[in-house]
Amino acid sequence: MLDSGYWMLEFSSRIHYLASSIVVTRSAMNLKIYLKLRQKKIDRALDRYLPQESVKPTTIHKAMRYSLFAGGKRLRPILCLAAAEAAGGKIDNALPFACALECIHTYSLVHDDLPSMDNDDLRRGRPTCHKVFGDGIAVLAGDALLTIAFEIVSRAKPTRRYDMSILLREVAVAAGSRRLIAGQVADLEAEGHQTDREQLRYIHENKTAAILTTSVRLGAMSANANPKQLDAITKFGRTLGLAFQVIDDILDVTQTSEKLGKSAGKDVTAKKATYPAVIGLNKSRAEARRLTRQAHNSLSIFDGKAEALHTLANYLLEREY
Ligand code: GRG
Repeated sequence: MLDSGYWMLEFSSRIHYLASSIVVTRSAMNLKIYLKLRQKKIDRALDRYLPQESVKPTTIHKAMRYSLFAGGKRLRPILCLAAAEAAGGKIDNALPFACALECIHTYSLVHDDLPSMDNDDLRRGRPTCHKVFGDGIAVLAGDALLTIAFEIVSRAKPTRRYDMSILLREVAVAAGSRRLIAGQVADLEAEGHQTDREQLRYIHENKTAAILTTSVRLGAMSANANPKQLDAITKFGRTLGLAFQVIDDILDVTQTSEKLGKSAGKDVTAKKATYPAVIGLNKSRAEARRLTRQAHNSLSIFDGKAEALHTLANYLLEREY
């Protein structure tokens, strides 16, 4: 017969297992609810900032709204609001920045999908903007989304440390020819060529990490972050942005189009410069984990206020596994 000590141990380990799976399930549920609530808040604000479809010329406003409300994850705006909280601010003050960045992100996707760029038919689980509205309107919808981002930023409340010219410059530089567009140029030019890790890092830093970094920086600026806080948030954004793109590259190889809501396997077909292509899948996974760890470490000065940023960093890493 087994002794009572064994049963006690067995019983307590089962209780422990049950409790930890309840905690895991509960935190996953909390995250799901958190993301939904934030997405709703952002969508309502975007709806207020964007001209209605009935405003003339109706085609352009339909096209802008078609791409903007196609079901994106809203990661950049959610990160922007979470960074505002980490720096001790209110999310409502960060909302214009959050929406402006989502407009810039959507513009970049609309243009990236054009036949002259990545030539894609599927985005956010729907036919791409140019497939529905034609190339000309898709170019203009992207232009209009980029432009309205600045109008939206101009509605934000400047703070003691960050006046409107600083805030506008932050957005202009991140979206401009030395950052987002630089990354896209390097990405186009790397297609079909041998790429090394240094070039790949340059592409990722600019194509992906620049807008992500600016998202969290603007959130922190809306909270009048001090230089130490802004520096920490910048490091977090950069490393998280790099991890995000490594994971995106991995997902392109490992997931289906249905799951991604965009064409899977395109990077290989187009001979794109990606981490799996340059260092292989396993090393890419290790690199994503390393970068995410670095992102967590950069938040050490914030204590409990950065809880949402920590959770979001884990969520982005785990969406692969
Ligand atoms: C055209 C100026 C210009 C830039 C294009 C955004 C971009 C640069 C290219 C699109 C393809 C790509 C791999 C971009 C890197 C950033 C990225 C992974 C975008 C997808 O972001 P998610 O997953 O998309 O947040 P949703 O749809 O959820 O917003």
